[in-house]
Amino acid sequence: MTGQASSRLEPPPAMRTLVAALSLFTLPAFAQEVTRYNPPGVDPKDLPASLALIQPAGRPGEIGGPTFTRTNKGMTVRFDMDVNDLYGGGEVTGPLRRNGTRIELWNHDNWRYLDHGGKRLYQSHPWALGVEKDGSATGVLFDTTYRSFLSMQNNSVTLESTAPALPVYVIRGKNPQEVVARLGQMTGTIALPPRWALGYHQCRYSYAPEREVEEVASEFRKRHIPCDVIWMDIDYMDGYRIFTFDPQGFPDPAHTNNFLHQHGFKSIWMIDPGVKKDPGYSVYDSGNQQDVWVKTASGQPFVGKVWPGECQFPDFTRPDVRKWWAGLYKPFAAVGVDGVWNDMNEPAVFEGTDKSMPVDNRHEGGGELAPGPHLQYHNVYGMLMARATREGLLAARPEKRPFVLTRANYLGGQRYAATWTGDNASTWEDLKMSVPMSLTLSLSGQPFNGPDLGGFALNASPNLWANWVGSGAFFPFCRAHGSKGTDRKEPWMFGQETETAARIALSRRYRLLPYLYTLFERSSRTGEPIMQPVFFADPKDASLRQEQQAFMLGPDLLVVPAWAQHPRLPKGNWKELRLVPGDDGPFQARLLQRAGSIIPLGRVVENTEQESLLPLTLSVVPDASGATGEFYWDAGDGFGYRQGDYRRSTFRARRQGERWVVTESAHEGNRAPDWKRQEVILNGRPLGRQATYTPGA
Ligand code: NBV
Repeated sequence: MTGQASSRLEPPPAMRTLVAALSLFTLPAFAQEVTRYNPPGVDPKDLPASLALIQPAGRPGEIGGPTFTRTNKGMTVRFDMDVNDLYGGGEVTGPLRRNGTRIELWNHDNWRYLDHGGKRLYQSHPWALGVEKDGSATGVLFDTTYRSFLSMQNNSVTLESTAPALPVYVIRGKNPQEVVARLGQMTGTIALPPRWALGYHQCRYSYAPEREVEEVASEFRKRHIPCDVIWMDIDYMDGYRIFTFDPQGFPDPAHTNNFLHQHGFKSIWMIDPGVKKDPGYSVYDSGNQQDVWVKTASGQPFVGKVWPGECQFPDFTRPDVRKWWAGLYKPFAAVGVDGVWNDMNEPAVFEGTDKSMPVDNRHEGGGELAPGPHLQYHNVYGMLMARATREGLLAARPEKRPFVLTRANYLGGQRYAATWTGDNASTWEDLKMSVPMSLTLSLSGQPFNGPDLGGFALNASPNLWANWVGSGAFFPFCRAHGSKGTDRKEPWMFGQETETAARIALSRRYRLLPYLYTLFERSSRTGEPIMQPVFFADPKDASLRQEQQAFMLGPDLLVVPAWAQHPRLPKGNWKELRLVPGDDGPFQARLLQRAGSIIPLGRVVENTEQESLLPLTLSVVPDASGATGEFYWDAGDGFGYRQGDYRRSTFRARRQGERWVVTESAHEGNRAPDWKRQEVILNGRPLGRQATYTPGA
């Protein structure tokens, strides 16, 4: 395993998947359980380049595959499968178990999920995961970007697509974990994020002017509520012109960023795709010079209204346009911007056809991508934008890991950006729905996701917000947000009880940072989801298959929200994990640790750049044969880990007579232990004299 992460470069450009021509023996080992089915009568060379896959996969399959039918709209593909429970489909409302559902894959700005009955959201994942009675699993990947409907019935998965033709990949595994990891290997895993991105994020539409940003940041420190990032929404811009700053509100953005940095915060600033049609505005002018725009069917730059008024839209299918876009981040990053938030990139167009641009608009493509209509490229517009953004940040600051958040995305888009689930609302329904939504994204290749904690639209009651932070603190992406026109939603705005609940919940997240970072790093190598459904704990136990209140954080920790009613929990021994005083109080999720595991913990810090491992605490819950656990740590940013500057430790606990011996039994990487002190808690109690603890050599 050593060095695997270090040899991973940025994902290669999309490549043609000419798998039929490849022999089984030239494929990587994991591909042997993947079968590719081509539509009959179509030469695979004539199929569009895959934007989901990063490498060819699968042996060609002839029998037992899906049924391909040409229709007057395109092609319908149906795959009959003998499975009990179906999951996946990316960003969806509704239940975790997807049997009997039909969604549209056509990225759509869907405020409060009110359009189309919530069955068409901001992202498209033509992917389904079926789990059999015995826990074995089958994944079905429909490799097309075209507008489609995805239905999951009891014994079949169907894609009704406008694509003229598409190939299908079927992945079989002995359990769902294996199939989801394989999806990650085929479509790409997340890049290891900077550690600060795992902290708590505070956002509002909008913190402006800069004084407000500073006030909010200072309040966190004054009240000792952990927080790593403050977000700047569209109102920081000069008339909503992207890559500009409002001269009144943010006269000196470098100063704002400095202020945040000095107080231990990072800053994330929004960039939308629409460029204001405004001669004299440098981004518009340089875009014109290179003619970077998406065109109408008659060949003119398409013009549509968004926040700034009339806008033109970069054609991100073109490699030269992605390069132009990436270049815009250099001066932007130079004022100390730490991360970028790409919004409205479905793309959303006010008064536009179906809230976007006409399907006969033209994209030029280039490289692997053929020219094509918007119908073909709509669903990857946001993903290609996020890709160019990531490339821009990386080029501007090659020594830092980029952080990009995108609203629109497509299967495989986890390679470029994290995501959130768009404009939810401060209601109980939205709070409860956030768990299956994040789980479904996690089962669809996108592990780095979360909802707007506390709810975006409407006002939140103190009780709702406290319940939300009590469980939302354990989502992979943990950012509170609130819309313009709603009451303020910072943790202290709801009164003492909610503020205390937030301090406790977020302190628990920060104590878990070593475990969380270990899970992110593992996910970046293996594709393993970070947030997992409870049935992952025991895929053979059919009674867990619909549990969507409780969830797992990695394989060793169960999170049971305080608001969960009669959750179905896995059998076996799970031990209450207490992390900070008061964490058994109101609104706090119950945390249960799996017997046989060791979870690495840090101390409570107010931001992730403070020394977390003071001490490193190993929470050991042994089963009959002891316990094991993994812990990954590195510099937290930069790419030194690719040259071996990391330490991946395996800890083991074994009983020797009356004593427990806990050792770092193995490690990978060249980094010396970052922890100067260590302690062990066994079944929730500090290990006293009955134990020996041997730190790593
Ligand atoms: O940029 C403003 C908002 C943003 O706060 C939100 O998170 C996005 O999902 N944005 C949508 C534009 C329209 C909001 C009604």
